[in-house]
Amino acid sequence: NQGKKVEIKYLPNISPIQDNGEDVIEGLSGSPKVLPPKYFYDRTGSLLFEKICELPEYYPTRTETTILTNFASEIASLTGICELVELGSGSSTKTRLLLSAYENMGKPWRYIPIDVSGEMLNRSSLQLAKEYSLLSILGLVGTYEQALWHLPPKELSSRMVVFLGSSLGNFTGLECDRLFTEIAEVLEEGDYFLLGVDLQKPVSILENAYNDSQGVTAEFNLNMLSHLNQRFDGNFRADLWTHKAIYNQELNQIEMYLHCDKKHQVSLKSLDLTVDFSDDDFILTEISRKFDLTEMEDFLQSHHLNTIQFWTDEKQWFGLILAQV
Ligand code: AVI
Repeated sequence: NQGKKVEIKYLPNISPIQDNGEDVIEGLSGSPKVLPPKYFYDRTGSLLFEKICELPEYYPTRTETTILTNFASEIASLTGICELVELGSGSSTKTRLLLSAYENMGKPWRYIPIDVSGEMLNRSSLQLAKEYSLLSILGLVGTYEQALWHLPPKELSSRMVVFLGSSLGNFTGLECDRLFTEIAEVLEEGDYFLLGVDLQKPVSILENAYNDSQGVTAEFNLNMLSHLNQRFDGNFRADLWTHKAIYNQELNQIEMYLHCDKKHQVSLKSLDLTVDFSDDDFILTEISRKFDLTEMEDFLQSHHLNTIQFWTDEKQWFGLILAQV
C-alpha cells in the first residue's frame, strides 16, 4: 500500500522559510554587505543549481557521484542496515546510489529526508517509494536544525545522518560547529554520520568551477536579486551587477560576490529598506569552503564523531567520510 509507505510531516510552528527579511536588512546595512545564500533557491534558482551540477567545470557533483558509485555498497556493509536521515531532499542520482545499496540488503527500512520545500519533498518521496519496495519514507519539512530535534524514535537499531554535496561548505565555521554539535547530540552511541566534502585543490580549477564558460553560475548569482525583488517588492536591476567568484587562499574558500557597476539606489518596499550602492560596491552572496580531510576528521572528532573510514576519487578532489558516535 503506497499510501502507508510515505508520510510527510510539516514541523510545528515554523514557516518553511523564515522570510520576514530581517537577515536581508541586517546584511545590506552592514559592511561588507552580505546576503544569505538561502535566497538563491527560489524555483528558478533551484533549476539553475541543477544546471550547475551538470556543467563540465563544476566537478563536485560528478566526483561525489563517482565515489558513491564505487563505494555505496561498502558503506552499507560497514554500517549494516540502518535508517537514513538525509539533510537536504534526496531526489538525485547520488541519493539513489545510497538508497539502492541499503535496499539491496533485503530488509524493510526507512528513509527520512529533510527539506524546507514541502513540495519537492512530497514529489521526490512519492517517486522514491515507487522505486524501492522495501523502503518507507518519512519526509520532514523544516530546517535541518528543527528537523533534527523532531526526529521520531528509531525503527531500526541504528541510524545514519547523511549530508552530501559539500553543502557544509556554505556554512561558516561557527555554523558547522553548531550543526555537528546538534548531530552528535541527536545520534545515539553506535549511530553514523556520512559527510561529503569538497577538498582543497589548485585555484584555477576552483575558480573555473564557479565562473563557468556558459555563465550559468553568473545567472544563478544574479537571480538572487530577482528573487529579492519578488519577495520584498524590490527594484534591484540585474543589469547593474556583475557576478564575481574568487578563491580566498587564506581562508580556503570560494567567495561569490555581486559587484555593483554603477552608483544607484535600491529599495525593498515591504522591508521599508533603501540602500545606496556606489560603483565599486559589492555584496557577498556565498562562501564555499574547501576542506582538508585530516583537519575535517579532527573537527569531527572534537564533536565525538569518530571517523571509521573515508573515501575519495583518484584526483582526491572530493571526500566522503563515515563517522560514528
Ligand atoms: C550547494 N553548494 C554546495 C554549492 C557550492 O558549490 O558551494 C552552491 C554553488 N554555488 C555556486 N555554484 C554552486
